[in-house]
Amino acid sequence: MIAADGPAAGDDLLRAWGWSPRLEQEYGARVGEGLLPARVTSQHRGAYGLMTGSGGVTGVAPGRMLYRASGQRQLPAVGDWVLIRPEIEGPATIVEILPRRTEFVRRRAGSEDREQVVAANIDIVFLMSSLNQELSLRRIERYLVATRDSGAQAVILLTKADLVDDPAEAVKSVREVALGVPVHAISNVSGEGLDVVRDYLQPGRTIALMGSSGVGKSTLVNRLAGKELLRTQQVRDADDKGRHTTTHREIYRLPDGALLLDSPGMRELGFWDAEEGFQETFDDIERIVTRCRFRDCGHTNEPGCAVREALEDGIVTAARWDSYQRLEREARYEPRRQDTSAARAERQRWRQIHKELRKLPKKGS
Ligand SMILES: Nc1nc2c(ncn2[C@@H]2O[C@H](COP(=O)(O)OP(=O)(O)O)[C@@H](O)[C@H]2O)c(=O)[nH]1
Ligand SMILES: [Mg+2]
Ligand SMILES: [Zn+2]
Repeated sequence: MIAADGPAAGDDLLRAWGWSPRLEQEYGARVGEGLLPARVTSQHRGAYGLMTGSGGVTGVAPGRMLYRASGQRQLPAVGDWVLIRPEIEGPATIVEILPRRTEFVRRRAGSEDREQVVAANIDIVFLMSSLNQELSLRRIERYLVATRDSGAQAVILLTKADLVDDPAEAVKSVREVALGVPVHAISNVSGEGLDVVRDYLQPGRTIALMGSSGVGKSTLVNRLAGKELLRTQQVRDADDKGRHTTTHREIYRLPDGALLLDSPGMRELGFWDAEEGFQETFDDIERIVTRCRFRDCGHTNEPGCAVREALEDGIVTAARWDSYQRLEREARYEPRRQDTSAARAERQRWRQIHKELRKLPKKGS
């Protein structure tokens, strides 16, 4: 059992898992009340894997928290910082969830009106897509909207570069829809691009790997860890039709200190109130739309339509305009605005900060 004697002894371990001076300043005092800070590192049904200043423990959310929660956003998620009360016997009780710096939310698969917090307090999302399958720019745009909305920085990794002759064309087409988001071609087999990936790793920085099943997320974690930390799909399943080898979300700490969140592939990524992420992802089109002569321009036959002009001039591709229209409805006109809370203000504050930091994702900066 762990003792509730403050974080002093375990400061180093907490910091290694991302506990920051800012968190210490804001919540350190609470620790005197018999509560301990901990990070949620995994989730298995009702129980959470937690990292405390003195090692890993199991925790549960008390009935009171479950009862009061109006949605999953009021419940612990992987990546959260929480305050726990150690119990004499059995799992620790999660007393409070500290405000999230970033929050990756999606509409729960198969549900209209329920959300799922995929990950919290993520610094960078590696959006991974395989070069050997048909590259779906539309899917990448969707992931970009959700990532930018989360407040985390996006980095796009095009995997399995060893299986294509020349990834340059694909990288170029992705860059065109990614608007300033870094795009790298990498291979877990040849090692191409992995030095660039390593530049993003930093002690205490949390990076989530996202993308369909089979793109090589778990293999990348293993490569970066330098050992077989995770099980990956059999080679014969590499056509993607195989089962999901990764069955739960978990944050792993690499020997050099970076924190990587591996997760099963998401078959569906529906938006949950993703207005800001949408605006950032389609900033090019958002600007053009404001130049239409009529404020309520339908972008069809109206005179002075800046969108039609941009399409004719080839400044915007028909496919991108299509995406804009399709995703706009989902991201903007079906918002679930129950979330007017402080958590939202906090997220927005961090989105702004990250925007300013976006140019400095490298080591030592
Ligand atoms: N050729 C090639 N195969 C890879 C690469 N990365 C992963 N794979 C294979 O792709 C399959 C799926 O990898 P896995 O890491 O389990 O994907 P995940 O579902 O995204 O975690 C496995 O058979 C890997 O060996 C790569 O860079 N090149
Ligand atoms: Mg996996
Ligand atoms: Zn128009």
